[in-house]
Amino acid sequence: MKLALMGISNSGRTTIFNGLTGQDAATACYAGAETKPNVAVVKVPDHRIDQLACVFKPKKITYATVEYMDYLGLTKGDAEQNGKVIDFLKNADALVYVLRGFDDEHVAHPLGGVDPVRDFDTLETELLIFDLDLTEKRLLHMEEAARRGKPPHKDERSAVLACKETLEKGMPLRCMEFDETQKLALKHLTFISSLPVMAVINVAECDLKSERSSAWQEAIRERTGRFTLDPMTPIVLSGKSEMEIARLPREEAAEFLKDLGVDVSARERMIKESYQMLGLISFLTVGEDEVRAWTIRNGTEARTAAGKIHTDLERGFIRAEVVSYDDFIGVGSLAAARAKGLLRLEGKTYIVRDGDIIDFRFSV
Ligand SMILES: Nc1nc2c(ncn2[C@@H]2O[C@H](COP(=O)(O)OP(=O)(O)OP(=O)(O)O)[C@@H](O)[C@H]2O)c(=O)[nH]1
Ligand SMILES: [Mg+2]
Repeated sequence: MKLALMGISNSGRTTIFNGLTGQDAATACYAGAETKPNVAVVKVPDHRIDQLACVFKPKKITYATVEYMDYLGLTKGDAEQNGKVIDFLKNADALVYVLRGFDDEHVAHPLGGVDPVRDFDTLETELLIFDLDLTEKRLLHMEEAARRGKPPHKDERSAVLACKETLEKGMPLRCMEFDETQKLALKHLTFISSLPVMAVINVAECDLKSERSSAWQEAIRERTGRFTLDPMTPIVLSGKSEMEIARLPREEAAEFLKDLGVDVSARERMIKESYQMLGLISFLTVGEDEVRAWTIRNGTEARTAAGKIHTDLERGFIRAEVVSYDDFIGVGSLAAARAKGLLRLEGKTYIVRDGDIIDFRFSV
């Protein structure tokens, strides 16, 4: 799962990237020189894995991971740079909008002053423009092909027209419902506004719980609510403090968070939220060799989940032995879970739930 940070230049993306990944990428104001993207894989914090590791004392502990990517920011009117940014973002599974909410006269704001709601609109518009452009190019291409005697596939033409109509209303494609025919017809096109999005507002420490931050959150929630029944509430965080926290030893980090009056770090909230946004859950495998979390889409059947581990497990699937994490922790061992009837035998179509501890039986 790849999450790309997107934002106007100087919104603090690289600072947040460092906070999320513990890296030390340069955060100086971008001076127009060619830079390489920052990329890092981070572990998804999961207390269940920590607990299970205490029980099984495995040789290896493996958390689920997400990959963060950070590159150039959008600027006002630099079409070439903005085009590069969008091309980069197309590699992602989801976007994280970084909206600047901190005042600092030494850090220039390409759009004038601090206004995360306007910046949110700017990012949304940028995606719409690129997608609209893609629909137009595609339609033109189909017309030209038709003139040369190769009529377009009717499903693609109508699907692209439907996208165009949506975009012209100012609605991102992520809010549009596609039927199976449309999905198939559009499969070869990458529409950037169809990616899931979450937003973070990067504020000064003193604004972590301020009225102005709540007002920003509410305004963005209201905007996204125009097109969906499931509006988003941006996360308010302080990129600078997150970066400092990421550099501290664990215990000191906890102290720091307590001083800030927050119980979990923004890093943890962001990772959890991105999981939810993408409809992802984890199932767990346990043993003396390894305790591990595996990422799957919510709604995945047991047999497909087995295939995450190895194709042999999917091919030769016999059954899954399942106990929920909570049931397991309640009794403390697999033997006790079995004795109490908490260990269930499930077939290949069983829908795996978040936190299921699974042992797959298979034969090839
Ligand atoms: N005062 C203050 N400054 C910040 C904060 N977050 C980032 N900055 C500063 O803002 C400048 C830009 O931060 P970056 O993290 O490089 O921002 P960016 O969005 O990656 O910028 P570009 O990649 O150049 O577009 C740096 O000088 C940071 O130190 C913050 O919360 N408060
Ligand atoms: Mg940067």
